[in-house]
Amino acid sequence: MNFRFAHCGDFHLGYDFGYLPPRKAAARQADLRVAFFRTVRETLKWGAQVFLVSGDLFDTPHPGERDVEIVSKNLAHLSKKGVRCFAIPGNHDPIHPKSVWNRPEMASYIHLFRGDTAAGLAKANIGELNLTIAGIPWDSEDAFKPPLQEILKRKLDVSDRSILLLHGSEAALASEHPAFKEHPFEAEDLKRLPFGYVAIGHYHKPMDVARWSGGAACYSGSPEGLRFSDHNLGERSIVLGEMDERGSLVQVKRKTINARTMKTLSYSAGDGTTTDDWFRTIDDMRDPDTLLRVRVPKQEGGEQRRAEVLLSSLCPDYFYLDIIWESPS
Ligand SMILES: [Mn+2]
Repeated sequence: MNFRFAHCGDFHLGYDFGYLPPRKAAARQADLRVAFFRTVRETLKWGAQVFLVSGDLFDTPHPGERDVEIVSKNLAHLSKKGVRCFAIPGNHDPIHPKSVWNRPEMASYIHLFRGDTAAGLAKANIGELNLTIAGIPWDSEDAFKPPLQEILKRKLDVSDRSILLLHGSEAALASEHPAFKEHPFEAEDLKRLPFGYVAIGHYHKPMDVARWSGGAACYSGSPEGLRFSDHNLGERSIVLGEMDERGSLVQVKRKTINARTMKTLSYSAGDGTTTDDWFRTIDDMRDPDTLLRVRVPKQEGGEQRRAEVLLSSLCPDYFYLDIIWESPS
């Protein structure tokens, strides 16, 4: 019998959305809870036997009661339906004695990989599924340590079907985004490990890191965009996968989850566009569930006033429209 799994991560429940007005920030925090709820619903619809969270479920090790409640109730629901839940801590929700992971309503329904000091890897075997799930938790002591370094040297004892949970930075991303340097790993190294699927978290853009015959390694991405940075823009999803009896990945697909979408637009002085062009484009894109940030060059005198009035008239048509007037540098 084939088995199915759902992979998600980087919800960042409790993220403050501090750049938004308070009521909208609260609505976005609620969106994150909705995203978790939807993810659980899609997991059940997919008929998954295993639910995987690849880190940063919470934005902090001490999330608020409402966030803990929605997570624990949904995990309890998954358990009741026979779905086993596994997670690793990310850089935002690392393990320490008073963290959310030690609360009984969490610990009863989710298996958290805490790692072991030698290999940094922890495993769980599920006999009836002939499945090993392994996880490398985020190491707060040494965030720049390559997470695969130790396990690449060892012979890993895993079942025919095996999955690895990882929270880290694929090396190629570091050059693109200077912020993604922590816990670096090479995509090629994932192919040398005995896993049929590697469920990765940390980078917020949904992305396939590696594909090989019978296997794949993917960033699930964050189920909602958190801020106006490249990797948070556009559609957001979770990964749904299926493995055959020998542990080959036979299906891997994405399911869209986000309630709202973050987008950016950018114009510069000298690109030949006018206030009316910007207005037309923003007017065409208007959508009550979009958060749009537009960068436009500051205009001279009276034209600036006219441009501000014109563009700000579109604010009510968006969930949030942020217009940044850039002075010539
Ligand atoms: Mn992270």
